[in-house]
Amino acid sequence: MRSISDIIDLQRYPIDRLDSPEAADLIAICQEALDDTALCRFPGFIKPNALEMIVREVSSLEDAAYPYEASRCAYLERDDTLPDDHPRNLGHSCKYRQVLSHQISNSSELRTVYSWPALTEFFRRILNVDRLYQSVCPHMSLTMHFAREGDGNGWHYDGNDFVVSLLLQASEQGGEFEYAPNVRSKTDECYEAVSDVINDPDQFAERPTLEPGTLTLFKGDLSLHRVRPIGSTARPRIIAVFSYDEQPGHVFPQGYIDEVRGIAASHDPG
Ligand SMILES: O=C(O)CCC(=O)C(=O)O
Ligand SMILES: [Fe+2]
Repeated sequence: MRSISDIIDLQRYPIDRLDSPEAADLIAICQEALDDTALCRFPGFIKPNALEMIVREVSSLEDAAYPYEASRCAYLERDDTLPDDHPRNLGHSCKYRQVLSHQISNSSELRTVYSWPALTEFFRRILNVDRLYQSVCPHMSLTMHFAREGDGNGWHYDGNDFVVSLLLQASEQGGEFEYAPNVRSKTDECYEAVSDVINDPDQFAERPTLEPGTLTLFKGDLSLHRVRPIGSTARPRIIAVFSYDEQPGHVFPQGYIDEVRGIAASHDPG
């Protein structure tokens, strides 16, 4: 197994020296980006050679991934007092294949990155929380989404406060991450603005550049987002998702896992 400095660009991202002035500067920049745009990007986080190796390694898992397909509303719950065509209740197509944590080898370099304690501590400092732990969920702590032509992940808010993702491979057409930063607030759903985003994303949503190897910290609870439908492509879009929690021993609810595994219906968008 390679060392972490062979995998992550620690020259650019001084996560191995979090008490250094360079790390303090980086953390301050990240906090500002998160406040302003709900998103913080680390381009070139994974070194090119390591990225190539990770993609080769994880590609073999696609066949064993759990297919997920549903039409979901963007919210944790519908509101049946509103009409079906209200932005609250509109269905959005979600279709991809998901690899769960227990399917990813302990010796995988992807897991080496996720498990690195300094990375968790880096996010803890950015998020300015007292404690932060890697999830220990055998299913959902570390997952990957594979998406091929016709797949996508429709408009939604996340149920958790933040998520870390790592784009491993882009599709040739489509598959862009698209979002409306802080389109709602904790006290106002701002349905009119949400409707604008859904009806005219070219005008009302943003598509940040995400190259393979880019790590992203995203607060998706107030920012409507989606993965645009994948177009014609020989290779799948592959993204890894890292989960954390402020409490130790975090596992995802069984109902959520059952739905991902195709055993039950309807879960909170995550
Ligand atoms: O694949 C992505 O870029 C984001 C996926 C997403 O929004 C989610 O899984 O909640
Ligand atoms: Fe999401």
